[in-house]
Formats: sequence, C-alpha cells, structure tokens
Amino acid sequence: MFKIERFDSVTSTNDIAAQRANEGAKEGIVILASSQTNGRGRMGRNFVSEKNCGIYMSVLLRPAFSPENSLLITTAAAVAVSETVEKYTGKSAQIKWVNDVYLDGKKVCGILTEGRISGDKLEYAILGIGLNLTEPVGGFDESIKDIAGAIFRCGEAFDREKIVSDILANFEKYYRILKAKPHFDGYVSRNMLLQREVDIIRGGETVGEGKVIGIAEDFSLEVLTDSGKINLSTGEVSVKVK
Ligand code: BT5
Repeated sequence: MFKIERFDSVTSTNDIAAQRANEGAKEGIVILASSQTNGRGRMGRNFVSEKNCGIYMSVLLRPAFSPENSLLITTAAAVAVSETVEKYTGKSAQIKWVNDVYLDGKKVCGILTEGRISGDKLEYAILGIGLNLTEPVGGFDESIKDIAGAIFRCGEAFDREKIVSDILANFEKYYRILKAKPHFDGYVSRNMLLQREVDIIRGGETVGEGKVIGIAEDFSLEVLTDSGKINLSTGEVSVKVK
C-alpha cells in the first residue's frame, strides 16, 4: 500500500505530505525525513526532530469515512507504533491518551493527524508519526529532557528501514478494516492513564479534575469527577497526570 519518499531535512513531513495531497497524489505516499526544522505537535507545539535520531514520517490517507472517524487513524497508529516498539525492545509500551506512546515512563513517540475536510467529507488525512530511536549526542533538548525517551541506547545497532516498514505494516492491518475498530483492545490494554488522578485542561487552563476509569468505544476518556462520570473528547481537552 505504501510508497516511501525519502528526504534529508524538511520543515515538517506533514507539510510535504499535504503538498502531495493537494497535487492529487494517491493514498499511501509516505514522506520520511532524517530531520525536521519545524516538526510540530498538536496545538502549535513543537516536536523536536534531531538529525538521524528518530523516524519522522507522514502517510497520506484518503479514507472513505467521515471526519468524525479520523480519531481512529491516530489511535490505530498509536497501537501500531506500540507493537513495533515492543518487538524491538521486548518491553511493554503504553499509550497516553490520545496520541503519545511511552516506554519506561518516557514519551518515545508522538502522533499528529491532520486533514482537509470538504463539505462533510474527509478529503484526505495526513498521519504524522515521530518516534525517537536514540537520544541525541549530548542529550535531548532542554525543553523535553524530562519527558522524552528513546527506544535504543546510543551506539546500539538497529535497522531504521525495517522499523519503518514494521510500523507501516502494523498500521495497514488495522487501516484496512478501521471502521470495525480492530485496534480497540490493543489501545485500551495500553492505557497509561488508567486509575490515574488527572487535571482536565482546556485552553491551557485547568477546568476540572478526576480519576481516569477507562476508554469508551468512541475512544473518549472516561473520568470520574466529584459530579459523576464524564467523557472527554480529544480536540477540546487534554489531561495532565497529577
Ligand atoms: C505530538 O504532539 O506529540 C505529535 C508529534 C507528531 C510529530 C510527527 S513527526 C512527523 C510529522 N511531522 C510533523 O511536523 N509532526 C509529525 P503533542 O501531543 O502536542 O506533544 C508535543 C509535546 O511533546 C511538546 O510540547 C513537547 O513537550 C513534547 N516533545 C516534543 N518533541 C519531543 C520528542 N522528540 N520526544 C518526546 N517528546 C517531545
């Protein structure tokens, strides 16, 4: 399903993939770069993408479903990356709702799905995946040194191309039947927030607190607050572990 275009350095692989999409490229184009000068996360946040230290890639998708289902792409990718990380490390990966993969308590991967909607149709989606393979020489950037981790130790041998193809193959097996949510159990079983006390953040402000009790079928986060159970939808809110 995939055709990989390789780059040395780009602003953001999501930008190049969006360009391809706007030029009419078919589903399955993958933009893979050794570094990004303007890698981004959600809500304008930065994604540190140092040269040869990670996998920075974006996949152009043209799914036949409505924009509301685009969360299925992000969550399926989180499971696909987790499975790959587990294969190479022999350790369990965890998913921090909704788009981060953690290993040994550190964030090793972030996922950003962007798209273009026309009318009520999803014209295309760009699945962006940033996975830290090794810590840069001299350590992670000051801004992320407390939270970021990598899946290999410096000097450890690995086959980057094989890891890329494993992630894509794992993703494809879910993507083919995505509306049936084949990745639901794999997502829920890796829920890092389960039973954790969290602050609920909206627009940078703490608007509530509670205990995470699960993930609902629509991938919303179930939180028990003083006034009962609420379901948090991504896009509006994020949570911070207390
Ligand atoms: C994400 O956003 O983590 C989504 C990151 C998606 C990156 C990929 S790389 C390929 C494609 N091209 C792009 O331009 N983006 C995608 P979010 O959940 O908003 O988290 C952002 C936060 O993660 C930052 O504010 C930092 O705290 C932290 N962070 C930044 N760089 C990191 C890194 N390399 N490793 C771990 N954490 C990092």
